[in-house]
Amino acid sequence: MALFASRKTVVVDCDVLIVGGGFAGCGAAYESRYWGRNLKIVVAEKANIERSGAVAHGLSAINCYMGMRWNENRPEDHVRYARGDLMGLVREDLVFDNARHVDSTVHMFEEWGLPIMKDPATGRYLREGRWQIMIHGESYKPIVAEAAAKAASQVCNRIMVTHLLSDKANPNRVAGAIGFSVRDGRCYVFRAKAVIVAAGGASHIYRPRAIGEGTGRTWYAPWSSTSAYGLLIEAGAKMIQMENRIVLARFKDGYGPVGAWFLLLKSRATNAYGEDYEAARMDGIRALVGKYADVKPMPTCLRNHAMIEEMKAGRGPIYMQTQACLDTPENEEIGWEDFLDMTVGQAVVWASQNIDPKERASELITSEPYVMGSHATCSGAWASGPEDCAPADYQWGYNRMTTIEGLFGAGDTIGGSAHKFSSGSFTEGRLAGKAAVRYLMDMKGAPAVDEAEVRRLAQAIFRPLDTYRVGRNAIVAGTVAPGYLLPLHGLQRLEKLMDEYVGGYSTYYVTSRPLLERGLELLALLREDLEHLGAEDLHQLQRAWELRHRVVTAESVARHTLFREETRWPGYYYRADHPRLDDAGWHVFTASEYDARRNEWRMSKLPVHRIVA
Ligand code: SFD
Ligand code: AMP
Repeated sequence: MALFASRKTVVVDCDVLIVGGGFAGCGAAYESRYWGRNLKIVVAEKANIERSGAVAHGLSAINCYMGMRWNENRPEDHVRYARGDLMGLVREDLVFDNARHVDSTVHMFEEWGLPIMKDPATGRYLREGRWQIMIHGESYKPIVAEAAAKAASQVCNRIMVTHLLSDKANPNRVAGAIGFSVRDGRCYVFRAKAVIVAAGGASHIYRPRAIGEGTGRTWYAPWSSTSAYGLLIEAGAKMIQMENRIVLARFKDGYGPVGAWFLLLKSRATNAYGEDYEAARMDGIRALVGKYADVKPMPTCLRNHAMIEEMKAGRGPIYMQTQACLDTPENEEIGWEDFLDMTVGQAVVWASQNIDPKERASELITSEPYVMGSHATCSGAWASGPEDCAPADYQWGYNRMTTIEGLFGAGDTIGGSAHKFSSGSFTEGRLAGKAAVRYLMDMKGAPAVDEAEVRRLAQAIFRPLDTYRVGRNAIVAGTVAPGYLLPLHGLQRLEKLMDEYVGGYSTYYVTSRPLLERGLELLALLREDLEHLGAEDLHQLQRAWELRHRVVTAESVARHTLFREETRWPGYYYRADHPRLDDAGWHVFTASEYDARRNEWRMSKLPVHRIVA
C-alpha cells in the first residue's frame, strides 16, 4: 500500500518549461522571453536560482569570450581550439554557433552589473588567456539569475524534477515534467508545449579523492547531480560521447582551478625535483596519439597524462611554483582572489596547512572524473544544429532540439560542443530558448500528458518515504535497517565501483573490457537495489532521486567506454586493451539510446564532420 499516495498535487501549465535555472537555464529564460513576449515561461529549479548550480559560489574568470569587437579572435579560431583540445572530436557547428554569439552574452553580463577586470594599458577586458577574461565574480550567479527571474513568468524554486513526461499519442514527443517540492513535499506536474533541460553535469559519479573529514568536497559542485543526463536517458534521447568524462588538474585537496595560474600568472608546474615533466614526456605522448601530440596549446587530457605518468614514476608530488610568480602585490591579489571568488576551500587549505603561496609551492593533482558537456569535454545529448551551418545529418528540425520532439537542451546537457563554460552555457541556453519559441509558433496541436503515467510516476516518486517508514521498524542503529538502502550508501557503492572498474583515480584511470563488463554487472545489481531506497525525509528523497539520475548516467558512461575500442584521450582514461588512439576506426562520435521499457541500450557511431578548415 502506498502510504503517501494521497499527496497534494500542483499542476503548472506552461508554454516553455525550463528544467534547471543554472547558467544555461537562465539564458533560456532570458531569450525565450525576448522572442515569446506573451508566452508562459516557467523555470523549475531544485535549489533557488539566486545561488544554484555550478556557479553558486561564484567564478573568477569567464572562460569563453572571443573579443570580436577588438579583433582578438574569430569564432572559427575557437572551433579549431576546441577541436584540437578534444583530440579532433567536436560538433563544429555547435561550437561555432556558441562562439559567434557568446560575446553579446558577456556584454549583457557587464551591463547587468558584473565587474569585469580591465587591462589598464588597453582598456580592454583583462585577458587570462586567449579565450578567458578575469572577473570579480563572487556574485556572478545572483546577477545573471536576476535577469532570468525578471524574464520568466514563474520560477518554481525547490522543485526537484524527477522525470520527463511524454505525449499520450506520441511517446517520442515531450509533454512536460514531474517532480516534487523539496520543502513541502507536494507533487508538481508541469504540462508544457516545449521543454528545455538545463539541469547540469555530474560530480559524485566516481569516488572523490576527498574522503573522511573532506567528504563532499569536489571540483564540480557536489549538487551537480547529473539530472541533465538522467532525465534525458530515461526518456530515450540519443546521447553522445558519454565516455569523454573529464579529469581535471587541480590544486590538491581544495580543488582550486589552475587556469589563472598557468595562463595569467605564467606559473610553472614541475615534478618534485623542479623539472618540466611535460617537455620530457613528448616522445612517449607521440607514440600514443601521433599528430595530436603536437596540437597547440597541448590538449587538456595530454597535460593530465604527463602529470599522471610522472606521479606513477614516483616523481611526485607535482608542484605549482606559486612563489615564483607572486612577486608583485597585483599578482598576489589575483592569486588569492582567484580562489576566494571561486573555490574558497582552496584558500582554507592554504590557511590550514600553513602554506603562504608567496613563500612555497603548492601541490597539484589529477581529480576524480566528472561527466559534463561544457568544459574541456563534451558528453551529452545529440542535438539538431543551427539551420545555416549544420550539415544535413546534424539537422532535423530546431536548433538544440534533441532526438525527442519538443525537448531541447543547453549547457552541460548538450554533447559535442565543448569549451562553453559559463558564458557559452548561457549562450547555448539563449539559442535553445529562441529555437523553442519558434517550435511553438510552428506547432499545430499541443501535446497531452498521459494521466495514467502521471499517477504511476507520482507513486514511484514518493515510494522511498514509504519504504523508510515501514523499514524503520527494524532499525539496528541510527538510521540503518536491513529493509532498505539509504541514498548515501547507494552513492558510496556507485562511486566505489565506478572508481575501481570504470577508470577512476585509484586505477590511474585505467579500464578494459573485462573490468567494464564486471562493472556493468555490479551496476545492474545496484539498479535492482535502488527499488529499495529508503528516504527518512524530503531531503533524503531528493538524494534518492539524485542517486537514480547518477546511476543511469554512470551506466551510460560505462557502456560508451566499452563501445569505444581505443584510447582517444589519455589522461582522461585508458583502455588497457586498446592503448592507442585509432583514427581509422574511431574518428567518430559514440552514440547510445536507452529503451527504458525493455532495459536495452543501442550503441552506434555517428560521423564527425569538419566544417572549419
Ligand atoms: O576555472 C535541477 N566553470 C567555469 N566557467 C567559466 O566560465 N569560468 C570558470 O572559471 C569556470 N571554472 C569553474 C566552473 C565550475 C565550477 C564548479 C568551478 C570552477 C569550481 C564551469 C561553469 O560553471 C559551467 O560550465 C556552467 O555552469 C554550466 O552551466 P549549466 O547550466 O549546464 O549547469 P549549472 O550552471 O550547474 O546549472 C544546472 C542547474 O540545474 C539545477 N538542477 N533543477 C531541477 N530539477 C533537477 N532534477 C535538477 N538538477 C539540477 C541545478 O540546481 C542548477 O541550478 S574553471 O574551473 O573552469
Ligand atoms: P581551469 O582553471 O583548469 O579550469 O582552466 C581554465 C581555462 O584555462 C580553460 O579554458 C582551460 O582549458 C585553460 N587552461 C588551463 N591550463 C592551461 C594550460 N596549461 N594551457 C592552456 N590552457 C590552459
